[in-house]
Amino acid sequence: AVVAPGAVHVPGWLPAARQRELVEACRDWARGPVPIRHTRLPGGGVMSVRTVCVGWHWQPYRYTRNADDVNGERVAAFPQWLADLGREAVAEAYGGHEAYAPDTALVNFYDGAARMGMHQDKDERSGAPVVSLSIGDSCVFRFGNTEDRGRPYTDVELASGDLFVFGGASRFAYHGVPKVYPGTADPALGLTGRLNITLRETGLGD
Ligand code: MD5
Ligand code: FE
Repeated sequence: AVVAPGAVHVPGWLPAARQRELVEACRDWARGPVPIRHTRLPGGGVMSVRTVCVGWHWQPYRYTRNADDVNGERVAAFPQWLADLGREAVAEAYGGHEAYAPDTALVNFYDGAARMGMHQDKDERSGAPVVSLSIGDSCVFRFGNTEDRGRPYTDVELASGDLFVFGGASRFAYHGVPKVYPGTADPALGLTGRLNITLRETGLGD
């Protein structure tokens, strides 16, 4: 479903086996070299989601290779298979074979109480699309406008396996996750909570 120009939701895109593989990959990244953590904000706040990064390390509001705000280690390398998955996702959403070369993934873990406030993703030096993959518990995803955090916005329920691609005019829209529905994931996944993987081009080069 096209939610707005460039914003495409593909429910159930990831097969169950692929979801389980991604859960395993995220578990590995969560252990290290930079362990998953609640990101501290410059104003003193702490994000309720826990995040681990792959390829480049995101800290508010820049990308670095080393996690100098955690343990100083270099983050895990961005694997080729994840870039391939990103290209498949963009081709699925936009119906073409676009050039897409993501070099970083942000993996967010939500427990039942975690939320993400309305924000824009603008730390990348690239207008390339962001690919979002949801696994585990369902949530309310709020897709807003490019002017401010308020209305108009559209609430979309995201479930396990859903793909969302944000490109074009939607790339810099405000968005957030106001609610997670605990216990809605298939128990066979072996995951308590919600995982969201976003693939991005940082535009930072090598
Ligand atoms: C999440 N993550 O479910 C969301 C999904 C984040 C984040 O917001 O920054 O890690 S990604 C949604 C997204 C990304 C880029 C642009 C837009 C949405 N958008 O224009 O709506 O954890
Ligand atoms: Fe975001």
